[in-house]
Amino acid sequence: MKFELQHTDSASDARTGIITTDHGQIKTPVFMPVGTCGTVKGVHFSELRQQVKAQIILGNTYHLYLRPGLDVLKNAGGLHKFNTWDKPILTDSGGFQVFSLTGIRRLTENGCEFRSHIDGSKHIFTPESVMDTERIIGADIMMAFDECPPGNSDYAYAKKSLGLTQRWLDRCFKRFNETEPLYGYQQSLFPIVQGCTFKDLRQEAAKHVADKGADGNAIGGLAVGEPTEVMYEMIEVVNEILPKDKPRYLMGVGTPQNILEGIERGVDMFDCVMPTRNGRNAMLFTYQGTMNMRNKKWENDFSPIDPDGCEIDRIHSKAYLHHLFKAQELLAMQIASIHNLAFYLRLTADARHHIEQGDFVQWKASVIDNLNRRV
Ligand code: PRF
Repeated sequence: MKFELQHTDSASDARTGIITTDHGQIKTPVFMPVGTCGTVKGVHFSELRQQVKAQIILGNTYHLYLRPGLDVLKNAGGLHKFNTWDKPILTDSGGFQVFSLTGIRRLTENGCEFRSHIDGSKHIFTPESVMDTERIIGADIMMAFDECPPGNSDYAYAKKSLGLTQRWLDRCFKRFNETEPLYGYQQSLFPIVQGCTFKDLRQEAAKHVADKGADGNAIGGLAVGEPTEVMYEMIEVVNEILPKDKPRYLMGVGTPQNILEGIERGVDMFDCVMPTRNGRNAMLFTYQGTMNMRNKKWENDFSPIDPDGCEIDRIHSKAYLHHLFKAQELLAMQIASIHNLAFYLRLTADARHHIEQGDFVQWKASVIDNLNRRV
């Protein structure tokens, strides 16, 4: 994997770049749609390509390991072959999902014991087993196995947890370096900076991560209940230390505003379930603000969903989408998910454009207040 910086903003830490993988290029800053179980919920791959213009999607080690399972993925020849998405894929390591989805879990030095949220069966993830699993899934970018503590953790817990994440990271790299990709294309391992809301722990974590010399680096443990301003401060602390010539990925973030603030602070990659999850719940993101499509005020509004949006936004009216949500039609969720993902991809493409044009900060200031509004 290669990362070429294209433009660096003179008025902020924003930058544009190109990541080159064996499955194609990714222009950054980029938003990556979440495809937890090997599918972006409600959005077919043809729509991801043509409407959303996704450049890379996520998969999830925890979910894919449980279902369809490693035998099927191996027999299919990896996730790209299995689901037919031939552009880049990134897999999250499962750490975060184990902690957020499974009530019953036991954390030890060796790894994490948990029960499946599907059938209650018992499993163990270790840094080594997660690397092996991500090799089998075959994503272009594999995430390290980490612990993501809650945003309100105290210093003692945060320090102890960071120690564990760092020892796990060393084991991830050891296993990664001892093993080969299974399907003939390269895979990169991205380490994750943890350290909760504590500046000194974040600095220590960022140094440990930077020392790995990885193809890219991630910031985890944010947007997990801490105040937004604290999240922005932690991004600044960490990005001061992470190498400038490698892509930086802010995991699980966030709202359109969070993404612009992240870009301004030098983040290149984002993912979040918000566009699809909120879309399924009738909430649309637009440059004018958020819209609740169940609201009666759209009943007779025959204007396009978003005149500046993707083709589907221009074909269908607000009244039609309102009707589909009222009638609990599946297409309602599909259209809303496509719209929101296309909007997130447009937002990051517009950010790239303005970074290149040299007016990113002014452009951001001109759009950010409206993004917060309710239409
Ligand atoms: N670690 C991992 N995945 C994640 C996170 C993390 O800290 C987050 C936190 N926002 C989202 N997804 N492995």
